[in-house]
Amino acid sequence: EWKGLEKTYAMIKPDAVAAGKVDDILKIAEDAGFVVVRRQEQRMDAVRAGEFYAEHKGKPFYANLVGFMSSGPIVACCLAKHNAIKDWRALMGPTNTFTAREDAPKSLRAKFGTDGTRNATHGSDSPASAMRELKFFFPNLRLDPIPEGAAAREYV
Ligand code: DGI
Repeated sequence: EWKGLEKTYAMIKPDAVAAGKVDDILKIAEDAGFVVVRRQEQRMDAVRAGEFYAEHKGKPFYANLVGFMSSGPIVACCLAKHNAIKDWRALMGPTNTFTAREDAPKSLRAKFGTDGTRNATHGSDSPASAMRELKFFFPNLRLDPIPEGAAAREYV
């Protein structure tokens, strides 16, 4: 059932891809009710990773972040669900892997993250960032929500 679903941008980061955890993570997502609308392995060079994380330019962790995100393939995903944006953030857990292990031990970042920078997954934090990020990775994806009564698959 695809109707009325919100879309979010989710990403499996290079640490989790290199560790072979993509299928495990997407299985957990599907078990939690997400539809995997798109799933595509991509590589980001440092310029593109820097553009994706432009809001953090100038912060002390920025260079490490860009280096990490361009260190190997990522898996770019569009996930759909009611309240997809908030629910995916909740499933991921806190940004820092060690905090996630303390406060949300069942979360994806607790299970699959490595440290403060290498935290296994990304998820858009608002409807505006979901639009921007989905467009950034999937320029041909329809961004409007899947309306009730529509031929749902035309909207993905
Ligand atoms: O949306 P999030 O990924 O949860 O967090 P964010 O947008 O604030 O930060 C983007 C990424 O940058 C985050 O996934 C990991 C990294 N990062 C954020 N804050 C720190 C950080 N890395 C280090 N080493 N230290 C930080 O304080």
